Amino acid sequence: MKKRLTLKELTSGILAGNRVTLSKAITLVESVLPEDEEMAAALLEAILPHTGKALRIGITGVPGVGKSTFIEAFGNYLTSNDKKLAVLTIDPSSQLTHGSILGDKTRMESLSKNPNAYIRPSASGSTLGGVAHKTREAALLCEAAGFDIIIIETVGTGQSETAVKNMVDFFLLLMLAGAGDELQGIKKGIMEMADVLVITKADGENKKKAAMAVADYTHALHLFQPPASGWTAKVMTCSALENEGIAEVWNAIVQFETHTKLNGFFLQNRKEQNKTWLYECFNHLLQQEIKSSQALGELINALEKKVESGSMSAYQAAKDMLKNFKKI
Ligand SMILES: Nc1nc2c(ncn2[C@@H]2O[C@H](COP(=O)(O)OP(=O)(O)OP(=O)(O)O)[C@@H](O)[C@H]2O)c(=O)[nH]1
Ligand SMILES: [Mg+2]
Repeated sequence: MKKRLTLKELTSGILAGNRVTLSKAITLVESVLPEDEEMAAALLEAILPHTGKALRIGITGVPGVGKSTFIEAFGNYLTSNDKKLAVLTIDPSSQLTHGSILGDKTRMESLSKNPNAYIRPSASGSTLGGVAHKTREAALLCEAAGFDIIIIETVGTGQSETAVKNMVDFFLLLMLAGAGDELQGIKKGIMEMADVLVITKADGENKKKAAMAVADYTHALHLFQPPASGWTAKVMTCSALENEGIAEVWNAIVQFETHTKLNGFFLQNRKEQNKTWLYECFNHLLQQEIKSSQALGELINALEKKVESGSMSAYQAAKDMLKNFKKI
């Protein structure tokens, strides 16, 4: 049997930037075993003072938009500019397909061999909230291990974007030219979250269409409410295959960082996100407490049935649940 690392070994390994230890630590925080959760909590507490210095970037877009190819080009660009990069992916569909993670590994082939980059697909948790919760913690571990850019990638399905938006400083939306919003499955809400919108695959025959899409999306973005960051979202084009527009995207991110650090939004946003994290954790603990109480479980089942059949209102049942919860 493999030897389990102690808390001290995990902490010092992470702080020394040891990738094997980092991977083990992420596996630990992703674990749902109660004894692992204790250790994970202690580990996070220990590394927390060493976090916060990285820039956290969220990247999303529908399947096939070119996320992996973009991250590969962008990641290699960053590392050639002396950055250390960690890429974490949240893929809500990976549970069903099991294929996309394997696919990604091959698509990000050069980045995965890059000594200054670390790629980690997220464990497919049973709930999206669960996955997101662990991704935030995995990101902190990467920060403590010395990575100065953290990319959190997710597929454009809606729910996971909100989760990612809540844990990053900057949100990048990749889109295809001329595919039509319906086709891309992108909801207005996701476009509203984006700090920069990048039209991908702007090469060959696609170039013209991409330029037109820039005008269309710039116009569409003007119709939205100005965001709290005080930053006007930019629309740009790029070709990851031809390595074009990559530096420009990075420059826009740097501009965003400067802008929001100057106007105070950057720090305020992180404070809000930490608060969100607190309630996510509290919720998680509450759920665990409820699940571990057999008596409460039985009562909840009975109340669920009454609400399902319409013989009791949801509000009354919830009040009953709370009353009984207070007794445990
Ligand atoms: N012409 C062109 N094709 C590209 C470019 N970027 C990606 N592609 C192609 O688009 C296809 C999908 O790219 P991926 O990077 O795998 O897209 P993805 O968004 O990661 O897809 P999923 O992981 O399935 O969600 C691949 O066949 C790529 O070769 C680009 O800049 N130009
Ligand atoms: Mg991909």
